[in-house]
Amino acid sequence: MAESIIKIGSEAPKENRLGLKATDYSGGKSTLCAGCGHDAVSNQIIRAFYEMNVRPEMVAKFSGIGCSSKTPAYFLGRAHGFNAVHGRMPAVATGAALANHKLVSIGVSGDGDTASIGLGQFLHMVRRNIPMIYIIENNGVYGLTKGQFSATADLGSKQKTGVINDLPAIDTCALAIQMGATFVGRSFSGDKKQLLTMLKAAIAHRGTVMLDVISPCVTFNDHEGSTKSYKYVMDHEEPIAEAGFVPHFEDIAVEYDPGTTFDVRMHDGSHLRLRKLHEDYDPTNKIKAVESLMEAHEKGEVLTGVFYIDTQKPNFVDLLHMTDTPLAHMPPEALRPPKRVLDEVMESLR
Ligand SMILES: Cc1ncc(C[n+]2csc(CCOP(=O)(O)OP(=O)(O)O)c2C)c(N)n1
Ligand code: SF4
Ligand SMILES: [Mg+2]
Repeated sequence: MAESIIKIGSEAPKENRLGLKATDYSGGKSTLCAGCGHDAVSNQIIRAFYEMNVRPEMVAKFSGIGCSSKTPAYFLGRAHGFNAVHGRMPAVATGAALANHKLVSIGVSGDGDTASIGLGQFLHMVRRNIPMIYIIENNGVYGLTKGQFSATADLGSKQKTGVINDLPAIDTCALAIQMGATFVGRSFSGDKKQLLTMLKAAIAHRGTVMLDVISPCVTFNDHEGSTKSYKYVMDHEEPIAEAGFVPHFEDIAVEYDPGTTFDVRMHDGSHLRLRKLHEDYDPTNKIKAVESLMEAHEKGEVLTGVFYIDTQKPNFVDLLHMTDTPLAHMPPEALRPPKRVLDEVMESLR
């Protein structure tokens, strides 16, 4: 395997509970531009799966087309992977999740891949609450095709060439909340601690997790006048809550004040702890979540954190009453009705 990009801090234990090292979670060497936000996201994905003790072979990675969509090649080299067509990753991931719901699915897309050509696919994935972690590495441009504005670029923001964007931005978080995603948040590739916490909680969730990660493109969109540059996001980031995460295998006996902190019990018994930083913050209230996003946008703030979470809503695998044994593990005899049954069906249609 090619050299990894992984940079795990010295405080990380050498081996996790599966006896695996952080390097067991790495992938090929990145070919992205030095300083690209996408590499920082890959590093936190590696770390999250390693610290959550997920066996890499139990993960399925998906992507579309773009610099962001290249990144699954740079993490979890031992996982399953499918690099789909531009904007069509959700359909492939939906099929895979139904074929084998025992795998942890993670998709990496770009703002172009999701919010333009793939918008229809994205909305139907969210509406079905497909159990997967869907990450948008959002840099406001089509990085791979040399920096054209994407549909998440803010109205009035400036391209490197000086062109001003005269169209309003699509907020993928507000859209995902409205369409039925059950875990929606925004982070920043430069905010490692927040991103890692959100990724670990995402691994513990069993429904569509939509994480929009502002991930600056240093080559085409990191200048004055851009609202997706490192400087702009660092100057305007406004966390809605402070996120803490207690995995199911750790002691939960940490004191917290229920008046100011929401404790969300995740599907696997882990706990996501959200300490309010905004007065009317309530991660279970869809309307408030969308309102907060709109208000922050009006003020030019980059609101980050977990905006909305629902651990009760059935996901698509539950809704279809799939068998516990994944379809992918069943013998053909169990999947294909015998000729006699098909003949009976045909007969009943006469
Ligand atoms: C069907 C199709 N249309 C257009 C393209 C050209 N194309 C490749 S990547 C891309 C956009 C990538 O932008 P984004 O998803 O934001 O990823 P980034 O490179 O910024 O990470 C486009 C338009 C393509 N590959 N396929
Ligand atoms: S062009 Fe932009 S998005 Fe693509 S690798 Fe370079 S910095 Fe990253
Ligand atoms: Mg992009």
